[in-house]
Amino acid sequence: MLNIVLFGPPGAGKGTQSERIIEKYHLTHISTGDLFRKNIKEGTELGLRAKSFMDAGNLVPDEVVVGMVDDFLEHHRDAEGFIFDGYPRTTPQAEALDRQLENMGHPIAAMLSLAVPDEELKARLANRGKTSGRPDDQDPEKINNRISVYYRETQPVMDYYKAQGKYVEIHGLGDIEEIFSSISDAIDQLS
Ligand code: B4P
Repeated sequence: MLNIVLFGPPGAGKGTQSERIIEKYHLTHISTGDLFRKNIKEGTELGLRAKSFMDAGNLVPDEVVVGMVDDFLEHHRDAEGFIFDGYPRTTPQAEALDRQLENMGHPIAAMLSLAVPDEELKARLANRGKTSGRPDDQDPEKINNRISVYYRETQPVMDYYKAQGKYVEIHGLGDIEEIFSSISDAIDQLS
């Protein structure tokens, strides 16, 4: 079983690269952002709890996210491995993930961290906002808030994995397939 965290600021390309990773390595994809958006669309109680935080570009409270991931892992016990996309986003979430995987007997092998400059992130998200219909992509102020929240609350998760010797930085600027090739090289070195 291979478990990988795909990390990076908003718009770094986590969702984009995850699609390629799951196809090549047959991992099960868990994107907490996608799960929340699905729940919002279906009007579930979980979706209602998450919506106001997401729309403003803030993080959904840890207990809500961790509970949702618990539930997902419970329903995918036969997976060959997981790609965690957008989770963990806080140090308490990283600690929770270690506990969650300890129960399954397969810890995180590596955190692959996509490094992209802020100006490029803002341009990508604003561009996606033209077609995505996502409230958090529409407004430059919300985009700026998401990037600030990343530096304040999410970036410390890097140190958590650095301390475990699992941090790998990936250059995230440029051609999508070239970035995927760097990710593949990093994953191939794990096995
Ligand atoms: P997410 O859904 O995780 O999304 P994201 O950060 O917006 O984007 P991602 O990095 O996946 O970007 P993508 O590949 O799509 O989070 C949304 C919200 O959900 C959060 O703000 C938060 O409120 C909530 N949430 C989710 N998880 C949470 C958690 N664990 N705890 C608390 N709250 C949580 O790429 C973006 C754009 O760039 C796309 O248009 C893409 O086509 C383009 N692109 C990608 N790679 C490119 C490249 N190399 N060159 C040019 N463009 C590129």
